[in-house]
Amino acid sequence: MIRLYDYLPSGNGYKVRLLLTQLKIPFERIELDIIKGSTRTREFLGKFPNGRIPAVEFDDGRRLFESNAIMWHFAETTALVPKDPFERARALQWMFFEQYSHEPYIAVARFFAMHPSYPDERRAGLPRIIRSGYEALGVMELHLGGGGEGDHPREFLVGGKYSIADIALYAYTHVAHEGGLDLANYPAIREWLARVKSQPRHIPITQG
Ligand SMILES: N[C@@H](CCC(=O)N[C@@H](CS)C(=O)NCC(=O)O)C(=O)O
Repeated sequence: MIRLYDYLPSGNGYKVRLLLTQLKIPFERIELDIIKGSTRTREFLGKFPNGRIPAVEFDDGRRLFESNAIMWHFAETTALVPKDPFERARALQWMFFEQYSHEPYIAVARFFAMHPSYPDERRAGLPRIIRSGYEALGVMELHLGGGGEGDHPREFLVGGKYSIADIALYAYTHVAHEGGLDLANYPAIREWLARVKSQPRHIPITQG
């Protein structure tokens, strides 16, 4: 059975947990306490050199890390990845956006809020992090709300259908408030969050 190295509060881990559950793929979840450095041990680094979860290990010894790459692997031949090459690129577009322009701010603001004893010097950039988090939400709101030129509102991020792009961005957007980001002025995002949450076999981030 697939082994998923995970940390329950992690949105990156949640993406993989949620996807595997929705695809009905059985997995064994191995909880690692990242705060105690459990992903930085010699043993873990020997398997996964970047020392982070989520990471998966297959029975034949193959391994994979990076949440969005793991999702792509499991979903590529399913309805959760578009078939059309251009739409596939659009799914990737949102997944790269998530990693570069969204997660580094929205997830980090939440991490700081969840760990009040984190050193002050590491929190120095928090106002900029919050500003950049709101910028990312603004991009999503414009796209989902159809506020662009000649545009239209959208039910999901890509191709009018639920896809791994929605899972990638749902993971930290739905808990953005835990990091102090208020979604009150983002109605299209709030409607989209409800739509993603209502998909079959959805699980909450708190479910292991
Ligand atoms: N880009 C990576 C980010 C992974 C990541 O930052 N994982 C965090 C938890 S959310 C972690 O394992 N941190 C432990 C550490 O850095 O020691 C992904 O999407 O999988």
